[in-house]
This record gives sequence, structure tokens and C-alpha cells, in this order.
Amino acid sequence: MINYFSQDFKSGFAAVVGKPNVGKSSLVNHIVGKKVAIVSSKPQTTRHRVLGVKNYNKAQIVFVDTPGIHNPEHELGKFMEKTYLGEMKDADIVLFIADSTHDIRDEDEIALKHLFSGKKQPNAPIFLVMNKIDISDPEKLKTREQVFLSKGKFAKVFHVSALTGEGVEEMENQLNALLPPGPPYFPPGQDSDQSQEFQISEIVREKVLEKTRQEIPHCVFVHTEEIREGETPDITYIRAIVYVERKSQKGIIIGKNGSMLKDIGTLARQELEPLLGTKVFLDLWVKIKDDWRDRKDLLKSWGYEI
Ligand SMILES: Nc1nc2c(ncn2[C@@H]2O[C@H](COP(=O)(O)OP(=O)(O)OP(=O)(O)O)[C@@H](O)[C@H]2O)c(=O)[nH]1
Ligand SMILES: [Mg+2]
Repeated sequence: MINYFSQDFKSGFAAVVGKPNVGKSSLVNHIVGKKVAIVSSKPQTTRHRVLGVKNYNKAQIVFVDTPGIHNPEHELGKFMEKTYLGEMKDADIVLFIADSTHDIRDEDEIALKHLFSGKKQPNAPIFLVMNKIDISDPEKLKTREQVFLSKGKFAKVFHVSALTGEGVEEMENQLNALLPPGPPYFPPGQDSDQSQEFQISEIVREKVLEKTRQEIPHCVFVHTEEIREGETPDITYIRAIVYVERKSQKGIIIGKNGSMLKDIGTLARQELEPLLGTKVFLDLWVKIKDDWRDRKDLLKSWGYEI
């Protein structure tokens, strides 16, 4: 039970950073015990910072899930870069997540460069978190860990699996011990800071990522235009637009006789109904916005403040 009024309360922000697809969002979801960030097998799933709040007896840690670090090729990528660099700089603790199932890659090197040199280098202690230990070879893990450790000064190393939870509680205990004194940032019961509209859009985008391949995941943006509750008892009407960049992409998402869009809608509805506690009528549309990832004005209106 959290004791908010304790004199010796501790709190802090832990930025979760690393290259795409290493399991940052999965780890934050596991810790919070709820899906606060969407997850997929495709790189660059997370585009915004997502908060996951975890309360302990006399402490609160705000885990900040960030977009995977990569070389930005579009204005959207620049927004993502600005996001993770800012979060890294402001954090009390930085968790650098590495995928223990493969050798260090170029994008890890980019991330390490940001961590240990450059203008936005964090002042906070940096922890190396070797993730996916449930499927990694223990000997190779040791060698890989040494390579990461040779790249800069890490305060500690943790071995975890965001999927099974192995090693996560032990890591949380150690993070707790290091937190600075301070009051809680969020009230009881609040485990994230996302609007309902953003959550809905992200769930729909996750289902698009799940069902599609190759270039599609990167060129999709989902905007929830309308949420209408109470008009029909126990049914929430949601209109969401799936934006893509090309006509061919629109065709792929709609699928033969609309079958792909129908599947995406069904999967999204199955997740939205328990979240909203009502039945959901999901009105999904696919539209084309040429090169939206490079259009600053559009990105701004969609909440990507560059
Ligand atoms: N076996 C295993 N798979 C994992 C683990 N953690 C994450 N994954 C899988 O790895 C993939 C990527 O996970 P995400 O949590 O989306 O990774 P991310 O680092 O947030 O990726 P970006 O948002 O693209 O930067 C998904 O398919 C997850 O199911 C783990 O500990 N073990
Ligand atoms: Mg993510």
C-alpha cells in the first residue's frame, strides 16, 4: 500500500531508452502491470513518450517509455529523436535497454553515443538492462554484455525478461534504493498520462502493425476523430482514420473486399471494449496524406511538436 504522506517518500523519473525493438515498451507495460504502450515486432513502434507510473510502499517511479533511437530520415524521426534526447536529459535514472539475443548493432552504437557523449548526455546514472533473457544464449549474453560495458560507464547491469518478468522485480528493488527523496508526481490510481483519444488511436495502430508488413507500419498514422458515448445505450461510437502515404498502401490496408480492414477493426474492438467498458462501434476509414512524415504543419496538428 502506498504511503503518500510518509516523510521519507522517494520519487523519480526513469527514462527507458535504446534502439528500436529491444523491448522498452514491453518492459514498461510489465512493470506497470497494464498495457500503457503498444508493442509490436516491427521497429519504431513507439513514436511519443509514454508514461507508466508505478507505486511502491514509500516510493513512486515514473517510467518514461521513449521512441527507439535511430538515424532520423523524416521530420517524424526528428520529433522522435528530440523526444528521447529530452527524456534522457531530464531523467533521474536512465535505463538503457539492450537486446541480449543479438550482437551490438549500428543503432545501439548511435544510442550509446547519445548516452556517453554529445550535448544531451544525461547527468543521471545509466543502467544497462540486458532484455529478452528468456530466449538468449547465456554464454553469448555474457560476451555481449562485455561489449556494451566497454562503451561507457554504467552504474549497474540487470538481466531481465520483459516477457516472463524474470529479473524485473530485483531491478525495481535496486532502482528504489537509488531514488532521490521527493513527493509523488501522480495521484493514486493514475498509471499513465495519455488521453483516451491517443490510447484508441494507438490500439488501432498496433493492430495495423500486427497485420501488415514491410513499409506499411512506418507510413501509418491513426487519428481518432470522434468518440460518441451514450447516444445508443452501452455503445461507444468511434470514428478513426488510418492515414497512409500512397494509394497502393491504402489498397493493402483495405485488403480484398475490405477483409484486412475488417480484421484490424475486429482486433481493435476486442481490446477497446474492455478498456471503455462498453460495446464499441468502430468506424474505420483509410485516407491518403502524401508524405505526411515529412510535413511539419500536419505533424504539428497531429501532436508532434517539432
Ligand atoms: N522473448 C521476448 N520477447 C520480447 C521481450 N521483450 C520484448 N519482446 C518482443 O520484442 C518485440 C519488440 O518489443 P517492444 O516492446 O515493442 O520494443 P520497443 O523497444 O518498445 O520498440 P520501439 O517502440 O520500436 O522502439 C515484440 O515482439 C515483443 O513481444 C522479452 O523479454 N522476451
Ligand atoms: Mg516501444
